[in-house]
Amino acid sequence: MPRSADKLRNVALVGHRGSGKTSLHEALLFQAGAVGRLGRVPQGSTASDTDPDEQSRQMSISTTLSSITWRERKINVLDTPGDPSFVADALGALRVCESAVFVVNAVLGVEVGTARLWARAAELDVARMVCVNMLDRERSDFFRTLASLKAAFGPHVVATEIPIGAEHEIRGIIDLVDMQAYETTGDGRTDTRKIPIPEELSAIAQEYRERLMDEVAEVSETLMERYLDGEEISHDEVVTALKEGTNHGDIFPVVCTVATRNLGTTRLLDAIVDDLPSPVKHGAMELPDITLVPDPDEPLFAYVFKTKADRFAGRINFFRVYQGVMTHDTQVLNTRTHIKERIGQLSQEAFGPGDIGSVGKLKDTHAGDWLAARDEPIAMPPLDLPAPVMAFAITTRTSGDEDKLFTALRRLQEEDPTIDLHRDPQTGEEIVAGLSQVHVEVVVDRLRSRFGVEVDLKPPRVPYQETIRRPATAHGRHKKQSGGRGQFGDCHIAIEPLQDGTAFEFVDAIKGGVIPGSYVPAVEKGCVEAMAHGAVAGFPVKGVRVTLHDGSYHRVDSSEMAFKTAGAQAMRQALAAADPVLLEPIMLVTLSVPDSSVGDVIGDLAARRGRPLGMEPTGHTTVVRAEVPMAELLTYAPDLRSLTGGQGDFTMEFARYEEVPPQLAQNVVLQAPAVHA
Ligand SMILES: Nc1nc2c(ncn2[C@@H]2O[C@H](COP(=O)(O)OP(=O)(O)OP(=O)(O)O)[C@@H](O)[C@H]2O)c(=O)[nH]1
Ligand SMILES: [Mg+2]
Repeated sequence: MPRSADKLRNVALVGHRGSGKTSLHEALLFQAGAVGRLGRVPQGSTASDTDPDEQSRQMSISTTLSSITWRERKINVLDTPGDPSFVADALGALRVCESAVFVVNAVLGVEVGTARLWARAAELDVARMVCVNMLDRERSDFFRTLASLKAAFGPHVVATEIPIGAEHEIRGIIDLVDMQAYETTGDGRTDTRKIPIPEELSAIAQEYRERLMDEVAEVSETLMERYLDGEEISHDEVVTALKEGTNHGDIFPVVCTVATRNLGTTRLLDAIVDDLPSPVKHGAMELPDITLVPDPDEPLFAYVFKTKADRFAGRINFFRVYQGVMTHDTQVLNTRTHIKERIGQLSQEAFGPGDIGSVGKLKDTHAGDWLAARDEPIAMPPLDLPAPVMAFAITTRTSGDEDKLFTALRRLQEEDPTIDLHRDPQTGEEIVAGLSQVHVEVVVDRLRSRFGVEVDLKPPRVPYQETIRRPATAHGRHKKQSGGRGQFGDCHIAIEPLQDGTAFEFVDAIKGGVIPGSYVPAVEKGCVEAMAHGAVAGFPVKGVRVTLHDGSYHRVDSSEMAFKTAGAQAMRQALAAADPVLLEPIMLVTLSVPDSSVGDVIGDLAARRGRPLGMEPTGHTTVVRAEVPMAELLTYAPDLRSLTGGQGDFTMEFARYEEVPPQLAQNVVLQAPAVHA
């Protein structure tokens, strides 16, 4: 029997890189009895991060799904990667979960990744709880972290626990709902015991209890009145109100943990059950073509949100059921391929509406697909993912491996939609692009380890363009007389710059049929051809209007070919005479850097011809926005890393083309690829 939706919790563990999500995932599994010992990230012994790439980098690269049982609820926990390179996984998980536990480092407080994901969780209407982790570390501070959370996310971030002790002396927590203290020794699994609230903490516990009650009382007017009248509010009433507030995004409870010591996890599991919503919260799901109702008796519709190559199980697909039941040993239809898939390796006998599970060994199913009882047009709205801007030209070390490379990259794209592969139309190079240097490095490692393809990367050439600055005219004449039928084409053109961003315009101003209408398109073709290689350095020319205004033809010798050649000739002359200039792509760069390195980063950007657009402090970090020529950013990732002690990150997107300063243009010309026009 599938689990009824109200007995489920779908929880995404999200947060900045390295805040302790994987360690917390491990502690939750251990505490709930799903694993026998508490694995450790540095030893590569955790239930998630099983991939060699994850272990060698000590970071999560893709989502791990686990199910645990706690107080008769099935909790599906999704441990997501914090590195922004793998944000597709974090967002994919947020979309299929009703709630998220934000794991925050108690030394560093709210970091960039935390803030970015918070905004996305809000957009997706996901209930949020915060777990302040690493409370055993030196210079950690629960209250300072709480203040940074409030500063970043508003006054409704409220502690439901406070720690007992600090840094390496932390030994337990005080639950502010019940005003009950718990002390943890050993591995915490069996040796957590109730203790009286320590004397020295009773005043602060009282103070934070009141703040919690202020928030809770706001959820309902009757509760507020009774609270103001000084009436006692019962445990159940507080829990109900807390859940109500959390489910509607009116309250964000904050709990305390030390993941690596399994401290605070019992309370966290309770809080997941008590405070976070079940899938019943969202009810039916309205999609453009269909409405799915969370009813087990309706036909099955399950959404595949993640495809993953598992070291042990092979390729697995994670799905969430939105309607009907996914049952072991059945056939379902993939609505994209219209092909039937056999549900063989299911992680449990049956999954009802709202449940999340995984299935192995499907033929041709990957993230973004729907598995359904019947063929229907159905699609999830696309997720807004960052554009892959870290691009490299990729070549195989062994010639003949190209097909293998493309097949492998397509496979990797199914696992991660933010990997891009394309051929640069200007340079003919194969380009692989990702969100960051690390992202592309992971791709290269996987090409080698999983597919046996060795590749080389180099920074791609900057896609320069050319344009013209003033009008010019030219005459193209193609005439050949070499016995038999000759060739004759003759045209006069005028060109002028287009300022409105239009790449090319062709005006036919021929009067009196001096060039027959049937040859005019040939002239245009010739002009377009000539524009593929500009006069400055052979880069494509954009922003030109061509007016064909005169010419002549020969009754016998004229042909399309001859007019095309004449057109190209005229165009080449005209472009050279029209003050041609080189254009370079300018990128809009958004950086987030530690406050202490802002000065260095801005100085470095200026040296890269960057123009700062603004700065915004966000707590410990500052967001800097600037426009920088792409040519100056080809190897920016490692440079930023060293400028910021590894703490900075950035994204960039194309803004527009601008003229290359004349003193630099010469260099580009010298390095431009030879043109074979
Ligand atoms: N002292 C201490 N160390 C912790 C705690 N939680 C995690 N760590 C350590 O911090 C490092 C990062 O922990 P992870 O669990 O991998 O963090 P993560 O959030 O999963 O990292 P990403 O998946 O890369 O975003 C590891 O070395 C952990 O052992 C904690 O509560 N206290
Ligand atoms: Mg992790």
